[in-house]
Amino acid sequence: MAGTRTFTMLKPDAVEDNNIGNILQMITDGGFKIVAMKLRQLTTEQAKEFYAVHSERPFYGELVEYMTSGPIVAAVLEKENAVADFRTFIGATNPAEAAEGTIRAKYAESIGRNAVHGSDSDENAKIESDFHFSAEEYVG
Ligand code: 3AN
Repeated sequence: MAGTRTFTMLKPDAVEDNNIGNILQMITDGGFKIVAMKLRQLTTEQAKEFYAVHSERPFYGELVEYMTSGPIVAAVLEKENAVADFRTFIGATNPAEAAEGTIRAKYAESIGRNAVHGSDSDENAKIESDFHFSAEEYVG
């Protein structure tokens, strides 16, 4: 049976620091299968829409500015229990609190520049995947 899916982004700090390869290696070594992927530069409008759920948070402006500061890698990952397993795999939002061996413990700089995104529910994984990918961009 095919696994469930989650959505991830390698954020501008990860791309800038030349960590695309390192992070994708961790992800695939962790048993997540990449079923769609692209490198893209988000516009301000796109970043605002993607993070609309955070529009009332004090860091929204900073978040949108950061997410448009350079290209990101968007990908859809497949694994059993993908959403929860990937959240564990990337570690806490604040890298200072991220468990040892997680992507954020290794590669994130700060709570704002935290290297990767991982969907927090199956419902949001679908919404976020649909934001970045059309049906024909999936393989497998
Ligand atoms: P997560 O990405 O772990 O689900 P959320 O949903 O609380 O974390 O926050 C969404 C994004 O907003 C985070 N990935 C992070 O980049 C940014 N963020 C969260 N809290 C802060 C903060 N206090 N200051 C700046 N950026 C933040």
